[in-house]
Amino acid sequence: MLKKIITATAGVVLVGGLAACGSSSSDGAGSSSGGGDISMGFAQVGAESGYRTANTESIKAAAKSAGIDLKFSDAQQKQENQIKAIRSYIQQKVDVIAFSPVVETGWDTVLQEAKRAKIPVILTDRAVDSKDDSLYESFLGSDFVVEGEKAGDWLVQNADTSDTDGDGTIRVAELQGTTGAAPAIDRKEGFEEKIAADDKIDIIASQSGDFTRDGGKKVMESFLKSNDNIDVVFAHNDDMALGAIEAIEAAGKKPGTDIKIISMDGVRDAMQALADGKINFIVECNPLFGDQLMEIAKNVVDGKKVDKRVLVEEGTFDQEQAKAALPDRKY
Ligand code: GYE
Repeated sequence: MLKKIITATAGVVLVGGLAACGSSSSDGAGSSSGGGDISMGFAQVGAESGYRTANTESIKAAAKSAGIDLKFSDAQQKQENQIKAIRSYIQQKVDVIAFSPVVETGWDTVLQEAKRAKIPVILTDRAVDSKDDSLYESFLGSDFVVEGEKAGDWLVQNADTSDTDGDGTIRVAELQGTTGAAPAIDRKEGFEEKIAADDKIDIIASQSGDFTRDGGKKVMESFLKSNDNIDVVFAHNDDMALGAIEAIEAAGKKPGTDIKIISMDGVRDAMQALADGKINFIVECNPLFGDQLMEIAKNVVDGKKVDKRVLVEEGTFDQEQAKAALPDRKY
């Protein structure tokens, strides 16, 4: 895929997790804040997860402290809403547009409209799958393939204890993120690549829970009805993992023990569940890059050269590490 080639060849800059932190305050969706010289239209994915809430707060707080006039919209996980929001930002002649594309494909037309209007675009968090990388100035966000690989590596390294029924096969139920979204596609890819190293590990069920707690719970309930030998849940985010925990407990099983759980993001509720032994491993995905986004936006508007790809730095947590990290957890 093109975006991966870009990742490998263009100047990649790593943003330290804490350096990218914003404080938490919020102005409410659809609002305009700040009042500085630069105006930014931001088309957010939605409010589907703890990651997203923290990301929105970080962006709003960072705009305020950078003196950037932020126009913010929430697309409720619908691409058509994001496209509408971007078109309205073009009409309003904002100085810069930033957005986190809900899915990877289908952006060329609206991005060409922005280009024709000479409004620079910055991608945040999620990538687009487009052949034309001149349609955006920079992409600031995590490497989701690497995140999937970290999850897969953990399972391969912990294969023995993850065969919870001891029958020689590790049956994995996968809760995928939003269908067509970069993090869902890439996390699956990275995970599958790593578990291929161990024949005993099998994905026996895989379905989208749309990155929501409710989605994770419902899909897990149906997985549990049709499979009585699931050893491991691989959830593409914490909210779905927390929903799966509810379903597993309702089915009379012990999450973290009878069924191991691997999750992604590292939001506080899930870190607590990890510390409590209900989740086994979390791969961090850091949403606190608001300050970094505002810095890139200012440079873009000033006509300065910016890096095409800016990575967010992140780690992983096991149960002991979660206990140590919880008191200072920012999201
Ligand atoms: O992992 C999930 C959210 O795009 C990285 O979106 C983001 C993902 C995150 O809904 O919780």
